[in-house]
Amino acid sequence: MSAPTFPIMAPASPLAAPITGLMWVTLLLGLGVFLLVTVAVLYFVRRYRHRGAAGEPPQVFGNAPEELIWLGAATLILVLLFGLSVRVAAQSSPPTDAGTPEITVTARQWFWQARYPGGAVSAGEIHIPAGRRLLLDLESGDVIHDFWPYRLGRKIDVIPGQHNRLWIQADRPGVYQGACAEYCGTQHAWMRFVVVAQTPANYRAWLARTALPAASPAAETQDGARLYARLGCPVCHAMSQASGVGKVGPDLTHFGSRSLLAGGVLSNTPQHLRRWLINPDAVKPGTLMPHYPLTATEVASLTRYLEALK
Ligand code: HEC
Ligand SMILES: [Cu+2]
Repeated sequence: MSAPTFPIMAPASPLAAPITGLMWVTLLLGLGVFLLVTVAVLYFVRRYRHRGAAGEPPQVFGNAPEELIWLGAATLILVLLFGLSVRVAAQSSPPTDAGTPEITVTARQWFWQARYPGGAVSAGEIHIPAGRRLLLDLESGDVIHDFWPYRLGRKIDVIPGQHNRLWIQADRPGVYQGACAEYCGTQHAWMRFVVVAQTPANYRAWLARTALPAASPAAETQDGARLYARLGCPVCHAMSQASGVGKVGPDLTHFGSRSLLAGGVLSNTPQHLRRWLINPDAVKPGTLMPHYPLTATEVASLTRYLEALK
């Protein structure tokens, strides 16, 4: 995946392009005013510099035509930006009657989770079909967060007790970065996600696959499965093949098939998972996942078990 250096400058959606356009207009207008003022200051400094004459220079108070020009120009710029902002907001925000949301996105300290029609659940990754506008329902499990898929749409606050709605759309299949855009605690910066835009056929296949429970543990992952239950992991983690409906942590039903770990702080590899299980707090200080004193063998069995949950 090659992500652009400044994702907000590379919109990949008709919902994000107007925002980037407005950013450029605002930037260029500001730059124009800045250059004008700078040139004028330099000119006047030179033109009216002290030339050795004694006494005060003539004092000028008030000039109605000039003041009207300054006021008029500034007002014009503000009105123009206001008008453009209203238009852009209308282009990238769903109207109140936009229909029923297809995907529910939940924000928690510090990861994102998504629920799809048919029962599929994913964490850290949000799958969408490319080329189509999709309505998301956003809810928070704890504090105020802000959902921001930089290249695919606008951002919106995710507020406890409230359901906000957002359109998202990717022109082409691909993997797009996103993040939480509202300070929500110590690990706010590691509350990232990726949007995986797939062709409609691939998306449907993914939905169907992900709605199924993962295969039951094979012989070599039985230890891990038992350990998982004994250590009380289901208290916080939902997983279709183990008891428990925990909501505090990410759903682990298809943990082995996702790309990110714990809000993107690590990529999902067996080595990284071992690091996470040995001491989550060392990887992500302040995380709500407790630190278990596990032996190396226990870490290895849990890792084998979890990574096999494709
Ligand atoms: C007190 C609740 C709690 C318990 C108990 C708990 N976890 Fe977690 N776990 C979390 C939270 C919260 C996160 C997300 C942390 C973050 O991203 O900041 C997490 C993240 C994870 C992740 C990364 C998942 C992902 O998709 O990013 C794995 C794997 C995991 N836990 C495994 C375990 C295992 C195995 C156990 C049992 C030994 C366990 N957890 C017990 C709360 C818990
Ligand atoms: Cu957040």
